[in-house]
Amino acid sequence: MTPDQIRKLFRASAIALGLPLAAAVAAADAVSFAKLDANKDGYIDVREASASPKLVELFARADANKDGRLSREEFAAIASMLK
Ligand SMILES: [Ca+2]
Ligand SMILES: [Ca+2]
Repeated sequence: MTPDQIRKLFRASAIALGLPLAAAVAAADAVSFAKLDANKDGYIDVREASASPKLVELFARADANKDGRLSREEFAAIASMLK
């Protein structure tokens, strides 16, 4: 595949997967995500995660793109394991 084809494929997948996931996140986990995101930057970093011992445990696994913080989507993927 050419880089251009890969980009097109990626964009199509993001559209297919992104919208329903975002809706589910907003409905199910807005409260706990907002509570953990103390500085309201839209991400849970390691320090914010330390408010929940269980989340600290899951943090490395939850951080799918390894940028050191959890997006709403990353948080949603592990949220069911926090309960
Ligand atoms: Ca934050
Ligand atoms: Ca991340």
